[in-house]
Amino acid sequence: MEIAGLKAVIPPLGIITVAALLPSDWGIRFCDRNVTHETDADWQWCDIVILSAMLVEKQDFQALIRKAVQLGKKVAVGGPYPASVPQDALDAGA
Ligand code: B12
Repeated sequence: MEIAGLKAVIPPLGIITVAALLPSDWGIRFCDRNVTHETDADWQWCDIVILSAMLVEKQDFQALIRKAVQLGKKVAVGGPYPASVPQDALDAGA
């Protein structure tokens, strides 16, 4: 990836698909954390935080759930990690 000047191999298709299924009048700010991080303004702006993760993203995923809960946001999760080990996400407050 370094040689090709890329930060990720392909777009995160799971969460993009979920975003496309949301009501069309919802405002969406999309963030691929392989490429860039969301801002404090993004956190303030949102009502609900929707996360998708694989097991390898465990630490980041749980930290994001905890941050969202701390800020009083609702959290919805999906993808391979919470689908295979839902308890971790529930324990973190999703
Ligand atoms: C393409 C792919 C890759 C690509 C791209 C990965 C990427 N970053 O996007 C490459 C080759 C790079 C890759 C690498 C790896 N992969 Co991979 N990969 C896949 C594969 C074949 C398809 C994923 C995909 O894009 N599907 C298409 C999208 C549309 O579907 P989806 O992601 O499943 O999302 C749907 C649902 O999960 C759900 N959903 C997803 N998110 C959310 C969120 C919410 C809120 C809700 C409600 C629903 C929801 O809705 C979506 C639409 O139906 C899957 C196996 C599979 N068939 O699913 C493995 C898979 C995801 N990979 C896996 C693994 C282990 C890895 C690696 C860690 C391997 C390694 N040791 O290096 C690395 C991680 C690299 C990284 N940091 O990203 C595992 C994850 C296991 C787990 N439980 O976490 C899987 C499941 C394969 C397996 N059975 O072991 N992978």
